[in-house]
Amino acid sequence: MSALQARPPGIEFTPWPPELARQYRQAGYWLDRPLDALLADGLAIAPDATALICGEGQFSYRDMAQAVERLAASLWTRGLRRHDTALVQLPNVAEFYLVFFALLRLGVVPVNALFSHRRHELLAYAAQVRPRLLIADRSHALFADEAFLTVLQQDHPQLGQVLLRGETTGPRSLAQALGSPLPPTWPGDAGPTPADEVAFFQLSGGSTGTPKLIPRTHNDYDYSVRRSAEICRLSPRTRYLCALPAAHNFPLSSPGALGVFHAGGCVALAGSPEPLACFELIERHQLTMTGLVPSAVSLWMQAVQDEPARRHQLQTLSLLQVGGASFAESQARRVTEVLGCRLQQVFGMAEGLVNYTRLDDEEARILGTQGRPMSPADEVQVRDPQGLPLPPGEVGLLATRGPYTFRGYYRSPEHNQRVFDAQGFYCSGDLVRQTAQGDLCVVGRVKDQINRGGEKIAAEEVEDLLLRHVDIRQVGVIAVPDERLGEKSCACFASSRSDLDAPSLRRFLREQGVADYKVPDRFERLPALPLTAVGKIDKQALRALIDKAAPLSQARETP
Ligand code: AMP
Ligand code: DBH
Repeated sequence: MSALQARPPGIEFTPWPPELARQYRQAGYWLDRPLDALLADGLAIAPDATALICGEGQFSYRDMAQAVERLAASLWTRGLRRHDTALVQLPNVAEFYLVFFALLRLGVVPVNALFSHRRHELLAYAAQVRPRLLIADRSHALFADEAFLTVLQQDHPQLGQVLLRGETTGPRSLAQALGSPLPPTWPGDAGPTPADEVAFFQLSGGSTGTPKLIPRTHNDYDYSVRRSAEICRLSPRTRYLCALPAAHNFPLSSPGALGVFHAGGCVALAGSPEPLACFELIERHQLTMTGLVPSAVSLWMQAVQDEPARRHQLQTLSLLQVGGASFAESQARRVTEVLGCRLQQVFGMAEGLVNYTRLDDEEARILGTQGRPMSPADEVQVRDPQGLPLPPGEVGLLATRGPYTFRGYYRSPEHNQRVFDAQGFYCSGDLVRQTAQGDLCVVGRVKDQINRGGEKIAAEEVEDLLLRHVDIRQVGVIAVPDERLGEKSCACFASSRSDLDAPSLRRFLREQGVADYKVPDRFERLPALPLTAVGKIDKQALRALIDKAAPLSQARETP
């Protein structure tokens, strides 16, 4: 990469109005420090304490800082500079955080794809950010050989640098880049990072055809993490289990691993929320806190009920956060009795706003609501379909703005027009009710999305993929109730071919390289799909139709 090559001036994003930005600074929400200061906070508190546990590996804060600097220096030597972008896909491993902090240190802006993402999602992210750097894992099917790498590099001539976890030697080895001594050319610092710039892209669950990216600035994300850590009373004694995908907003920032690093505590990684493995980790490492989606909580409670002797493994667990999808009050009520820990409900979104029940709230609020906004500066309105505010107690659409809620999706002017109002409020598409005490209860949503146990699926994205099939005339993807996951997805389609069946459509989607969780759990062939007056597929009518059809048609499980 030559010094003469033009570099973008900065990652574009929609800024907060200057007057609000001034207020956020004055109130001490925005500290104008880079996001990797969160790791420096922990390093200052407890340099030799264990910060990170992954399998048999452990890192003290000092070890982490050293590995981060080595990786940053290695990337610097390879020509990576501020405002370059990176595509990162790593599972729940220590390297996820080391890479994240090294990129922040350089001012290189990553998209952290989920490990469940495949070709379709990675290509969509790459097309949007045009990365100069890819960091991926040989254990992922896409990177087991050279085929996909070759495609990516052909489509993206700017993608000059690739680092792979699982590659033991050579210039593409991530392990070598993390372990190599600092090169003499490394200036020791990549220069100041303006904190009102984009730090990284968060992923939106989405409701449109292409996955959308959320620019998060250093200032706004840093504040959301510090405030979350304060609400959850994190301290150097906090020992947090990260069992959800590490890149997800919840285990990353609410207060998540970043909050724990800020407080000088310890993060232990699990490959998944599978109960028995998590219980072992909790027992072995004396973990005190974790965050789960409701379907995982059910599995944990079932595991204890099946084998009550296991409960002693959870002795140190004092706080369980639950969020990402609707948590039934009947389930919430059983948490403390079965798992022996305190419950906190969390209603958040990668776009910003995060609500928490507070640790000392009375029981009825913790069990029956999804909490209240974390910041005094969060503005929340519950509105009718015309956009007018509703009185407390009424169900309406959630609109919000504040010091850590974004102002626009990356390069999506049309979609931004739809989901932001003239005052900069973001309309999340959630249907909520606000109690007289200010707590929010999530009662549904209007956005065209399926919440499959906390994994969000944009109906339109799957519909677009199915419409590529020559034999599909019409398709509508809807949510159907599921006991275990809350919701599953059902694709209703019309086709002239009577033999078009679920296995062949699943195969068709998988061949297009879409993440597994987006492949519909159920397919229903209909003679024709119901339409609205303007000729769009009438999803409400479709839901009613499928509801009625449910006893007759066999629900098919994903293999
Ligand atoms: P995402 O846009 O992928 O970050 O997903 C955020 C969405 O997840 C929210 O807008 C809600 O629809 C849903 N969500 C998150 N937490 C909860 C919760 N505690 N209860 C119900 N829905 C939730
Ligand atoms: O579902 C979410 O996106 C979510 C849930 C809880 C989230 O982003 C968060 C907390 O920060």
